[in-house]
Amino acid sequence: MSKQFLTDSKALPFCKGCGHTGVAQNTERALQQLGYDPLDVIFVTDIGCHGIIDKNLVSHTVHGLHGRSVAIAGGIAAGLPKDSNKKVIVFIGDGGATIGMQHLMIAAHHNFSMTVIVHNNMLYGMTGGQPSEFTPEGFNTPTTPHRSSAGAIDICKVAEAAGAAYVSRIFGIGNFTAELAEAFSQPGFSLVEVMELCTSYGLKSNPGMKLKNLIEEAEIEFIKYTNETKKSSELPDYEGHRLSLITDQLVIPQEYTADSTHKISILLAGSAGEGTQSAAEFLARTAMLSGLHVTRKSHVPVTVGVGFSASEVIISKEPIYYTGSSKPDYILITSKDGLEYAMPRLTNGYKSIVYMDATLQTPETASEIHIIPMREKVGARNAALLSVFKLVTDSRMLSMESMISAYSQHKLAAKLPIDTFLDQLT
Ligand SMILES: Cc1ncc(C[n+]2csc(CCOP(=O)(O)OP(=O)(O)O)c2C)c(N)n1
Ligand code: SF4
Ligand SMILES: [Mg+2]
Repeated sequence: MSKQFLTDSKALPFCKGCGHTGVAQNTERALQQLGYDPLDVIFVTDIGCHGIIDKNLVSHTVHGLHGRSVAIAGGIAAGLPKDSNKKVIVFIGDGGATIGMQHLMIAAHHNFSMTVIVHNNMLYGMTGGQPSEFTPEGFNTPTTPHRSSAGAIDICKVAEAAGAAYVSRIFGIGNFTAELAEAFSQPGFSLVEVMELCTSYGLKSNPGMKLKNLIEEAEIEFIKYTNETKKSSELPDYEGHRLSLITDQLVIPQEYTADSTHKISILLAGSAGEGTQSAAEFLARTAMLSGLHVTRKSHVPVTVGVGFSASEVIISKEPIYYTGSSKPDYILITSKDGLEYAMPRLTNGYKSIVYMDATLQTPETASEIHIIPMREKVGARNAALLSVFKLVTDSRMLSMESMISAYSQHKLAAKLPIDTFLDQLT
């Protein structure tokens, strides 16, 4: 049989007798039997001796970090169309499966369409033969020559419990093409644990040992498990998922004109749950209705429901290339949290124009302070909105018409007549 998935020009790179050779050869035959084209197969290999097969493969190959190949393959599988004829195969060692066991469980849980071949030679071959969590009792390694092992983790049971569609453990010497072909043809997530030997470190540490005998003595069973529900109906559907939390750029057609020509930056600083963000959006929409460029950059603590809530709005006739300002032209402060947040800008020597709620203590500042009883007049939840009404009216940076129009689209408009705010402006 001529090779299709492995190149003819290079010998396999493994030591004489290494079990990885058998996995590569049986994989070649299984894929040929199933009629795959080499360019329809994506191999994701892990760090370790088994992973140096890359240069022999004629299919697509991706080489992952140690233990992370399954996560990479999961991303590839999730990105393929549901009716794709592509086959994703992971080559990983017992060391990589130990290090990346969580990725394996998650891939099985989500039933990503792929086959993971765990090359279980019971030690970390590439780094000198240290034991992995798959090293069974009675199997010595160079660093554990008289090993009293805790026993091996049963990766098949782990994958089964996590929800894999198909799991098998097979003997990795001789012809196991049919077993691999069966796994490759499963829909959803399949895992095959191939029991094999590192002839360099495994045999040296266990002279005369036969793989079959070790497996019997360690009571490792060859098993096959199929989850019919997962196979038939539960392939994940990622269509319609949002790929980003960033919202689309807001487009608002111009209806009004604005007199202001220069760039104006405004910092709104208040408390979570008191309408600071929606007041900032209201200001941004008013400016956009007037055909201006606007940016809005929000700041909240990690605990979004408590503490400060701040937003920096920049309004300009020209495009804006930087969204923040350490020296705002205006600062609108409606709560104690907001005052604390704004303090570095109030004490940096810059002369901002500040609208501050009457309940707050005036700080030492070079800025021009205007005290307004916003919370008392319209309530804590509407104080930020009133500060915007006040700013736009006093500064005349935008027209009253554009503000009235923006308010008609505001979520508060149905509950709170605009006069609630306009009455406070005189
Ligand atoms: C996160 C991380 N830890 C450790 C290593 C070092 N390292 C490279 S190969 C290897 C052992 C690989 O063993 P296994 O996955 O069983 O593959 P094998 O060599 O036996 O085929 C280790 C520990 C690494 N590259 N990255
Ligand atoms: S060191 Fe062991 S695992 Fe690595 S290629 Fe040689 S026999 Fe195989
Ligand atoms: Mg190994």
